Amino acid sequence: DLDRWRELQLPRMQYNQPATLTQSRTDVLTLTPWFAPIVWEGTFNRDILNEQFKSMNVSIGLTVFAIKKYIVFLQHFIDTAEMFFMVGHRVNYYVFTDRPNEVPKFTLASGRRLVIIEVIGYKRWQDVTMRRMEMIHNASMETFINEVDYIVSVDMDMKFTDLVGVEILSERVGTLHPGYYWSGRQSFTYERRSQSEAYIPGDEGDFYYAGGFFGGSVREVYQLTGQCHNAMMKDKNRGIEALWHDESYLNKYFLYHKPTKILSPEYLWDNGMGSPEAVLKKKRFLAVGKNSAAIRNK
Ligand code: 2GW
Ligand code: MN
Repeated sequence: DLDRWRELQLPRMQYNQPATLTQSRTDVLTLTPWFAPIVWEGTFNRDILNEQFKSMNVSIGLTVFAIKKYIVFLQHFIDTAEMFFMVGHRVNYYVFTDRPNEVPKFTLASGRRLVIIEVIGYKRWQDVTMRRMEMIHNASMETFINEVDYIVSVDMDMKFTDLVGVEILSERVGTLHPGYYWSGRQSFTYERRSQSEAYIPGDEGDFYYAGGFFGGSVREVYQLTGQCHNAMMKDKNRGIEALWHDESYLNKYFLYHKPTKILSPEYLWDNGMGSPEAVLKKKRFLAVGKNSAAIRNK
């Protein structure tokens, strides 16, 4: 991996010079105190990034879960990913499902393939969402490590509505939750019971990260999902489950393993959230309305 970056050479390109004395965005934070970029429209040049990642022949795995009734979201999810996700790069879709026979046939652009990974559908919906950590962890060393450089893990009740490309790739990637990015840490819905492995005290916390979009190198995703799964199992044995399930454990992990890149809510938006949208130049990945009664079986 490092060798591929070392050998990288860009072609001659024409573009606007970065201005040393001018911020590309002055209305939002674009760099964390630990020097991780926060990715907002206007902060990056997609052409430069595409050349860089193209010349290292990067390949990206996109993991999604289609368990039980959520299989209905798969068609539109993949169709929109074909239009907007990592266009021009090598992509493997990893579809985890308990209904392999109900996966539609897709015609994918060249360099892209869909891999079905059959898994069990847990009874409780909380287990369906939380067990994603264990399943991604296992698939990381069984499959992903031999096939892709990076893993991107997302919710499936979603659609792509604008470009999501190599600007999101980094060693360890978290996404600002659309409901909390302007809030103080005291308002974050972290797990606040000290008995839980996901516990975050009131005077700690950087951001509230979304459970529905994280990623990184295969090795890092293996670590992240393994640690989150272990924390969930410890809690389960003590009869406690964190407030927002996998999202709570992910937030705890990111507090002490800080992301090397953070995605703005452009990358996980929900029109039903009612958050301030002035800073939002693009909506790239949108929650689709779930008809709670029909889809969910809580
Ligand atoms: C989940 C909740 C209630 C009923 C069903 C399900 C369900 C989820 C399911 O029956 N089948 C299934 O495949 N899923 C997968 O889990 C699917 O990929 C879905 O996108 C993902 C998370 O569930 P979702 O999208 O219904 O939950 P949200 O949108 O409320 O998600 C946030 O909170 C979750 C924890 O409660 C997760 O952290 C999630 O990542 C967050 O976005
Ligand atoms: Mn969701």
